[in-house]
Amino acid sequence: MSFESLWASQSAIGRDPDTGGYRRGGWTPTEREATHWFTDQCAARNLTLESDGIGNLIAWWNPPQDPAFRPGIVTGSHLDSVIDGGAFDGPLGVVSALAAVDVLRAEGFVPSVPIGIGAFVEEEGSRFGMPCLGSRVAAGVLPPEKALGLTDRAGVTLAAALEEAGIDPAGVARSPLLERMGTFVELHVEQGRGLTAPVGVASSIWPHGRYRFTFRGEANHAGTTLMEDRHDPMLTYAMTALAANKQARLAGARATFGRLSVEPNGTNAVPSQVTAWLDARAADDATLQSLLAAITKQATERAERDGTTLDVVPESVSPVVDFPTGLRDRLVDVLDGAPVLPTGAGHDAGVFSAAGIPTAMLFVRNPTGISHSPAEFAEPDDCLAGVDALAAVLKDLAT
Ligand code: HGY
Ligand code: MN
Ligand code: MN
Repeated sequence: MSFESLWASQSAIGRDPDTGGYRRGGWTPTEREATHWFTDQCAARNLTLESDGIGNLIAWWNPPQDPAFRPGIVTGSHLDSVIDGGAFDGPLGVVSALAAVDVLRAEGFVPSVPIGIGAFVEEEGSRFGMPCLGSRVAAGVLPPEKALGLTDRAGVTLAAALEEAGIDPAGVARSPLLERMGTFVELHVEQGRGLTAPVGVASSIWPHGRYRFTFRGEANHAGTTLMEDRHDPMLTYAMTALAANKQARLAGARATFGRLSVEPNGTNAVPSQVTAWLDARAADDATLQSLLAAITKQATERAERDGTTLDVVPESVSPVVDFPTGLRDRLVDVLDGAPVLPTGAGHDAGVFSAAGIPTAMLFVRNPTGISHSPAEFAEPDDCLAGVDALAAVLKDLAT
């Protein structure tokens, strides 16, 4: 099956007809439909499907002469999306993996070690708030009981969501799934404007974290309460958002408040509470820490002036990931000198690398650099170049 037809066979799943964006939250019906598309494609290729208790999947191409099913080379990515996300973030890595296996088989290649295609659940954390939820549980860095207790915005626990998806929550333990992951290579659409060639190789993933800022004030009447008598948490939040933007610019870092919850969220009442989630990232751990400290300091000072209170809770923090240089350089050689670049986006590859699994990433050019948006795009020729690059890398690693 050609890349184009493979791509087309999944690209309508979870796509919002109005915005063109994708809504494939972890274990929701649309994400399950995408997962079933994946398992059908694996079955059509006689790949041996393995799943762990949370729904991560690896489908194996076991070489005929290898009854021991030794550790192999896994490639893949995720099928879930951010809310109203783009078409390529995640699915490009999974579709390219299937297409790369097709290319290798078409030329008669037989791997000397198994090749696995992986799809890891809830990488975006868009439903349960924990990025790389599936790969963190698989790698044993997120305790199953903590994962199962996570709730989505409707208050549904992960345990309940799994049951609804037909997965027994009792199975969510550190899975043997990764025991055969000898090496992991993730192909992903580039999510910035740093890649000017069709394909690049990742050097590192920036440290990044998600922090919940809760501003508490005093609910009051919007019309009768004098401005000087208010304790308005929205004001403290607003100043914090401006401070975050300024501090990030000064530090050459990134700070985003993209999600907000206002209580009681009335038009004619000063709010009692504003909860805001900060996504902060920087080129190194020290800069990330100092960025957080600077933002928190200014927010706290403003809260004192407004007579409001603030507490800041880190929900997830991922230290810098430097991919092993030997494997990185091997991919650069296989690809005749592909450019090497860091990324400010988190990936399952970062979790596996941090867990000690030799890991590398391939990036496919994104002409506008826009991502986590319906406007996310990659040229068909660059996608095909990505498939060829991945096939060449798999062939090299599995020989
Ligand atoms: O948010 C990220 O960095 C990634 O897209 N999950
Ligand atoms: Mn993403
Ligand atoms: Mn992604």
